[in-house]
Amino acid sequence: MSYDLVIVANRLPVDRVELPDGTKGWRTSPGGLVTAIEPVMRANHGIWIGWPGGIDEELEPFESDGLELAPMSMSAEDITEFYEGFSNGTLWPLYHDLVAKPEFHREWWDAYVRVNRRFAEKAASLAAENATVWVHDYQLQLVPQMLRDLRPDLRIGFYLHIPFPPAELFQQLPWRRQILEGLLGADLVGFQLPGAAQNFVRLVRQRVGHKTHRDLIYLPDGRTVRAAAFPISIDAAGFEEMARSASVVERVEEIREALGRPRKVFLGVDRLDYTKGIYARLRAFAELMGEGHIDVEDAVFIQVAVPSREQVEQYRILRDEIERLVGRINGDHGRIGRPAVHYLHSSYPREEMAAMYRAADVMVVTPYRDGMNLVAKEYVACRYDDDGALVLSEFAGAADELRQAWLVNPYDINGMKSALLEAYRADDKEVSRRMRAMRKQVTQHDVKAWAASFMTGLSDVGGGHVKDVRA
Ligand code: GDG
Repeated sequence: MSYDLVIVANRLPVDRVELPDGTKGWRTSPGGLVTAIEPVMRANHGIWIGWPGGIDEELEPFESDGLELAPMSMSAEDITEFYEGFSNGTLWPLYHDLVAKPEFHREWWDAYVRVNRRFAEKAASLAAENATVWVHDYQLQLVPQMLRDLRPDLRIGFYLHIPFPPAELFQQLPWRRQILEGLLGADLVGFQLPGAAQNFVRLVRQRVGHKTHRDLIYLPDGRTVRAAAFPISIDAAGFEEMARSASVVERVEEIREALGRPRKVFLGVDRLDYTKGIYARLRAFAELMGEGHIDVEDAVFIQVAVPSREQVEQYRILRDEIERLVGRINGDHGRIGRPAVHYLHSSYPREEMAAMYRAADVMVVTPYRDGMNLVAKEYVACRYDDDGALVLSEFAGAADELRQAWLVNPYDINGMKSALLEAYRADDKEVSRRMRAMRKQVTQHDVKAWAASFMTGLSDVGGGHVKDVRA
C-alpha cells in the first residue's frame, strides 16, 4: 500500500460510536481540519495517520466515510508521558507565553522522541515514492526530520496550530535544539501568523547557526526550508448554511425562551483551558453587574466550557476555580429563575453550537494567547444578518484578521469591562458596520483556501522530482 499524500496528526478525525445494532463503529468527527483536508485527501489518494483514542489497541488501517485512516496505538505510558506530559504539560504552556508554568521532565522528553519516531516510521511505510507528507502540530515536531532520514525522497510539510513563542521563552526548553532540527526536516513550516514564522527563523539562525534570508533557511546540505504564515480558517459557507437551517432557527427561539427572553445574551465557548481566559472574563462581567451597569433582568452570560485534558492537574484546578467563581456570581447577582451565568461543562453537536452563536448578542473570546481561535470566526460566519458584537482578545491569532471586533487586552480587567459594556450598548448600525467587514474577511478566506494555499506553498518548495499534489 502506498499513498501519494499522507496526513500525520496526533488524533485521527474519528470518534468511536456504538451502532444501532450494538456493534462498535466509527464516525468522522466534524472538525474544521477534516473539512479542509478531506477534499485534498480524496483528490490525491491520501491516508491519515493518527491515534484513534483508547489504550494499547493495535488496529489495522480502515476506511470511514471514504477516508483512509491508519490508527496508531498508544500505551498508558505514552498517554501520560507523551500526550499529557511533554505535549500538554511542557510544550502547551511554553508555547502559550507561559500562561502556566511548563514542567520539564527528562522521561517525558524520552517518550516524546519515542512516539514521534513511531509516527515517522508509520508515515515512511505508507508513503509512495516521491509522495507528499503533511505533519500537524506541536505533538509531532520531531517527525519531519525523522521522516526525512528514513525517506529523503519525500516532500514534507509541517503546520503548527498553536503559537510559536519568541526566542526568549523558547530558550528555556532543554531540548530546544532538537525541536528546531526536527522541524527543519520539513520543506515548508507553516504557522498561524507571520510573527511566529519570524520567531522560528530567528531561533534557527541564533541557535542552529544556519543562514537565513527573510522566510528562507539555507541548510548546509543545500536544502532550503521555508517558514511562512498560513492563518487557518473555517468552513464559513457550511456554518452559515447550518445557521440558516429551519431546525437551528427554531432552536434559537427555544434557547432565548428558556433563558427568559433577556434583552442581551453574552456567550463564551471554549475548551476548559487556562489559555482561554474564562475566569477573568466572568469576573469582568460580574463586576459590571455588581456596579449596576448590567442588570440580571436584562442580560445573561452563557459560558460553555468543553471538558478538556481532565487528567492534567492544572486543568482540574482551573475547573474548580471557575466553578467556584460561577457559584459566587450566581449567589451574588442571580434571582429565582434568573441566574447571571449559565455555566455548561459539556460538549455539543455542531447544530447546537450554531444555535448558540445565533442566540448570542455579544460573543466574548478573550484568550491570553491563542494560535487562531476558530470560535470567533464561527460566530462571524453564523451572523448572516450582519448583527452580533464580537469582543476579541488582541492575543488571539484571529485578531489579525477580525480588526473590527471590540479588541481587548485580557489581562486588563477594566479594559475588558469597558469593551463588554460598549459592545452591550452599541447601536445596531455600529454593530452591523463592524460585522459586515468581519464577514467579508471570513467568507473570503475559508478553510479550503487555507489548505489549498499550504499545498501550493509546499509544491513550490522542496525537490523538483516530487510528484505534484493537487490543491
Ligand atoms: C487549536 C488552537 C486554533 C468546541 N466545543 C465544541 C466544539 N468546539 C469546536 C469549535 C471550534 C473548535 O472546537 C475549537 O477551536 P479553537 O480554535 O477555538 O481552539 P483550540 O481547540 O484550542 O484549537 C487554536 C485551532 O487549533 C485550529 O488551528 O485556532 O488557536 O489552540 O471549531 O467549534 N465543537 C462541537 N461541540 C462542542 O461542544 N461540535
